[in-house]
Order: sequence, then structure tokens, then C-alpha cells
Amino acid sequence: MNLMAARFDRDGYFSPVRVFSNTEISNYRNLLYRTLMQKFGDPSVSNKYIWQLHLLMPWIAELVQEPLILDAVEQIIGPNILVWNSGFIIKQPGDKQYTSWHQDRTFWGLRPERAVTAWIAFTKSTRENGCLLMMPGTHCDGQIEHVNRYAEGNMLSRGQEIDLNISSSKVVGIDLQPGEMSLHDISVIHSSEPNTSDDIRIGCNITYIAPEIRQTLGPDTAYLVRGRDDHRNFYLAPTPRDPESRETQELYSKVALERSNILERAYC
Ligand SMILES: O=C(O)CCC(=O)C(=O)O
Repeated sequence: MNLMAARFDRDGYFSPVRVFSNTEISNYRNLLYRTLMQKFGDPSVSNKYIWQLHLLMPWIAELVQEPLILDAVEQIIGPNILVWNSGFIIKQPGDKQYTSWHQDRTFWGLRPERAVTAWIAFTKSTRENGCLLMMPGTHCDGQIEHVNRYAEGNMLSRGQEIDLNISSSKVVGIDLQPGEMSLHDISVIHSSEPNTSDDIRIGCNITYIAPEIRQTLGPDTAYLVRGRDDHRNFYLAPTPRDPESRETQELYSKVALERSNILERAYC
């Protein structure tokens, strides 16, 4: 086991890993602004653009296949890799939105729970602008009860929260420069706070799974990016060619609906 895999195994996360140069991440940031920022900011459509954006936008399909990301992910889940999700979490300057302490596994129906999320910094990510916060080692604690609190500003759909006295001395902030990523296990307890800075914070999160993982809450889709899938537990989606084409739009609507049904059925 290499150093990264050993640390991930011990702590439930690993950071930082440089995966894009400054020029590359700035190009991706431009693409984000050009294709999606307006949609994210429009409340009448923004909830359509939460899940699996790599099945809509060709440039995100390319991003999720970046070899440096996959090399790191391979150390953790092995040589056969599917993308289960990709999306963006954006906090505007002074944004009060946050995510409460949670374990991703609670909502996603994936078993066994071995899956990893790559969180790629499209901007600087710091304590001040609301970076990810980790509770090291908590991926070994099993499923912890979450309570639906629906608190204002909580970015989780039902404001799900772990009812636990979290000691701040154990919390680790994941500081990242643009183009760096962190990796976290879907069982580790994590959160993020509001953006108290004058700068936007943009994170792209991509969840990777091994093909032997099953979806327990209904039909689901994934995207093969490395190796092979001998299990076929997920419908394997094609690479999108044109986000405006009927074919891509129909597939995207279908998989987004299936995903929201999965979240509806999830524990909590
Ligand atoms: O980006 C954030 O503020 C929270 C992200 C998160 O909870 C996740 O990627 O699992």
C-alpha cells in the first residue's frame, strides 16, 4: 500500500493532490461559467443540474477522466473505475450556506460503502471561504444516525445532521489551491461552513465507485472511465456529444429523475 492509500485508509480522506495546472483549471473555470453558471443561479431550473453533469456536458465527461485523478482513485478502489456522480458546490462571497456534519453513505444507497469522492478546487478553498472539514478516522464508525433539521442555509436536501458533539480540536480543514483535489471516503463525517470571504468558492465533486458496488435503492446509472465492468450493476451511460441534442437531454432527465428517487428512498 502506498502512502496515499495508507493515509486514506487511516483517516478516511487524503489531501492535497495536484491534478490540474493553473492554466488547465482556469480553462475549466471558464467552461463552467460559459455553460452552467447561469443555470445554477436560476431557481426555476437549478435543481435539474445537481447530479451526473458528466452525462450532460462533454467537457465534464473529459474532466472526470483526467488521468491524474484516476491514478489517485485507483490507489483506493482498484483498477476498474466508474463515475457515480459529478456536480458543483458553489459558495458566493459572503454566502451563508453550509453543509452540516454528515456521512454521504447515508443518502446514496451504495453497498458496500467503498467509494471515494474527489473534491476538485476550481478556486482557492480555505477555512475563510468555507472549505471541506473532516473528522479523521470516522469512516470506521459505521452508520451514524442523522436527524432531519431543515435548518436555513443547510445545503443538504433535508438539512440532515449528525446529532453528535463534535470536538473542534479533532476537525481538519482541507485547504486547497485551484487545481488541487482532496479525496474522501463516503463514510467519513464531514461538513463545510459559510463563506465569510469576498471571493467565490467553487468545488467540483466527483464520486468514483468500483464495479462490484451495488445500488440498493432502485435503478441507477454510472459511467465507465477506467478498466472494465464485469458486474453490470449499473446501466452504463455513453459519453455526451452535444448537451442540446434530444438524445442527451432525454438520457440526462431520466438519470436525474432516477437519482432523485434514490435520495427519496434513502434512510432518514
Ligand atoms: O463542498 C462542500 O461545501 C460540501 C461538499 C460535500 O459534502 C461533499 O463533497 O461530500
